Amino acid sequence: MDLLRTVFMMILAAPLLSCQAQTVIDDAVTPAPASSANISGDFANHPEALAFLQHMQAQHGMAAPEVAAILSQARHQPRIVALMDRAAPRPEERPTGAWTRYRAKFVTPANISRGAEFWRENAAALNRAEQRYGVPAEYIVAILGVETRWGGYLGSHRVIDALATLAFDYPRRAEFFTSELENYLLMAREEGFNPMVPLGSYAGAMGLGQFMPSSFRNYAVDFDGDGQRDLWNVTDAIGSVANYFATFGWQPGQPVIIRASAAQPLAMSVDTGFNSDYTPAQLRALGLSWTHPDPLPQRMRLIRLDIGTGYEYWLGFENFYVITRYNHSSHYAMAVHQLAQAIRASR
Ligand SMILES: [Ca+2]
Repeated sequence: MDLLRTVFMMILAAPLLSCQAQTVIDDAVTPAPASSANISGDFANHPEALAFLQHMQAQHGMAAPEVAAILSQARHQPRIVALMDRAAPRPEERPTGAWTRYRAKFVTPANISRGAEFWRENAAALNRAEQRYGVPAEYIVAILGVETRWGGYLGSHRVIDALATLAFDYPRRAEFFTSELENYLLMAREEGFNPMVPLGSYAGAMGLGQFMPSSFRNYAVDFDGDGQRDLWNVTDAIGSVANYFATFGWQPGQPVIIRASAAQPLAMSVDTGFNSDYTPAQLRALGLSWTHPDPLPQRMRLIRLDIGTGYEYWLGFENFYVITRYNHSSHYAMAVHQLAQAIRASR
């Protein structure tokens, strides 16, 4: 940042800081002086929102009045907080069919045939993505299906409302969503769009692949070559998902996950999930066996799926873990995997 600009920023920041202090001290006596850097509307007088203004100005040279104008138009949406607060299901001590219910939402005959149709419609882009990034077409197709039914459900919340509500009025995840709001305003500036316009999920995820702003800035690609990275463009979404997986270490030609059988059900105390870590010898010591033509890698994830009548056990390879980087859930990654396999088989 050049000197002139630094001085300009300091001048701009000064009235903002004094105005804030005055509001606290003299609130009842003198009204705070009007300033173009004041936030009005739902986020007026939010200390976090004012700190955000200052941060955007100091870190990114984004003028405080400009950011204040955006936040003044953003709305606090109580429904977004309610959706975030829906309790995550607690792990049960006996099988209740949690995986069976989850799977039934995504791996359906309608999704398998729609996925195959999407593949036919976008075969050229999917082939090109597979060639360039090494990610099989069926996994790209399955991600876009699980995320948005191939663009059928893109979300109806204004992204600015979702991110501002969760950044300033949802303390549990404030740090994450403040950073996403920061990335969103930078994204709007870099890409040249009006931040008030895009719609997305209640968490601010956008487009066919439901990218958060930070993911957009780090992993989205212009895959149709029109000079714009557009999350709502099918070809750009295909390339961006493939690039995301490649960046997180997708191993071309390697399996995702294989089934294992257990001599008897494993104790609930046995560590499972996408963060678990076992060598083949440790898995055998647990009483697990499998049929796989090649030696297993030295690092495997043990996945336990609740199918109601009992549990299925699966051994996740590195590629399974890569799918969980898109959404930190074993159920999610398994649904993507099984939908991908079913779509491929149907062709
Ligand atoms: Ca493009």
